[in-house]
Amino acid sequence: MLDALDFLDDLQSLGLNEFFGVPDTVLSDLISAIEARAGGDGLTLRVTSNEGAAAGLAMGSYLGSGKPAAVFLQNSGLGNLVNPLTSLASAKVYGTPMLMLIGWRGELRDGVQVKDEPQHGFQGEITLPMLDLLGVPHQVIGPDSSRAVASEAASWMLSSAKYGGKPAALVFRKDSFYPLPKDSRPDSRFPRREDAIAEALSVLGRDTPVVATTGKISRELHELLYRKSLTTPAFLTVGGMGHAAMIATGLASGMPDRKVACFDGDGALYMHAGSLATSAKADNLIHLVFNNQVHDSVGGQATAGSALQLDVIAAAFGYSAVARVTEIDDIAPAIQAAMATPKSSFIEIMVAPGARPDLGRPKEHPTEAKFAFMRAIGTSVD
Ligand SMILES: Cc1ncc(C[n+]2csc(CCOP(=O)(O)OP(=O)(O)O)c2C)c(N)n1
Repeated sequence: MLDALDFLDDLQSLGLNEFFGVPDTVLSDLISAIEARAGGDGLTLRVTSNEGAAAGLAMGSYLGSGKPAAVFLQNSGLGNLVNPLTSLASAKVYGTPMLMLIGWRGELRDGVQVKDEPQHGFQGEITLPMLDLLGVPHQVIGPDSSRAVASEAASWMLSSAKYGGKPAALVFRKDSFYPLPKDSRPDSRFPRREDAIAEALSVLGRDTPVVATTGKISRELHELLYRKSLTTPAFLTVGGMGHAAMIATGLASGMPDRKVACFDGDGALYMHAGSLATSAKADNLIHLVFNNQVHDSVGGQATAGSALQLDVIAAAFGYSAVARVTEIDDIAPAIQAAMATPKSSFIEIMVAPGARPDLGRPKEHPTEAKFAFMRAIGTSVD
């Protein structure tokens, strides 16, 4: 296992001082170490809206400095990186060196997949073959890797990137890093997200289907529905972070006589924020964003736009009705107003970072959950 601060020392001594990416649980201690040093020590950290954006930053940084930058991501984000990698950074186009630091969910050990959530299964299986296909040299680091082995691998991959004129990668297994002591969460005057979700559910009732975003928002929603025996039809966007709003918008266009709600996160909203121009046109969509200003589900790192006011952004994208609430008691009136309006509406609900440590996970397989959702909203399958 690696001490994240020591390993960061080693990366910095190789000349890596610019770190761009989207946070991940496997890498959360390394990202905390980078966060702790950012600003001082000549080290830059930019949490980007999506992983492709991080590759763009790394390309620009190389153009300006002649030095490779580091791009960190969960393997789920590889898809977002493929386009800039294949059409720009590849040795066959601009040939831009960068070192990718990838958290490997759904990892394989001796060819057998380690137990993880269903959304990580396929991506976990194809992560190394995908890197092979992309022509990205890579080395795997795990709990049994010593500091010397990991630093040697970093040095080797960085050399491959520089001399091959292309991205190279280190792929990290779960528990590659010793846990760093966690800062206690800052006090927040905003409601707990779980309470805000419960409040929203009680107003939406049984007839408004909900599409919920990736991570703890879906987990809290699922648990609340189960605990309270509620029958609100809920579709959990367990993967494809950033696409819940488009799924909800598609659903809304498929059932124009009903309101459809999306429970989104701020990190997810930034990931594909351009979609707001499309979702704003859905007259029967109620887009709720539980804004805790952080990526709570993967360690609580600030989101790309943590200080931004999302209701203002939504209005600029064309939502007809927008609201921002900071108190639990203001949630119900805001949703009631959205239910009554014949046009698209967007509600930013400010919530505190953090979740219950004993928060459960859905037990059903996603395919089973999909059919249950379709049955609940009355869709017949051809
Ligand atoms: C494409 C992609 N990149 C990264 C991740 C890892 N990931 C899962 S949930 C999450 C954070 C979501 O943050 P936000 O939408 O703000 O919701 P919160 O967790 O704060 O409730 C991240 C980065 C992912 N699942 N998919």
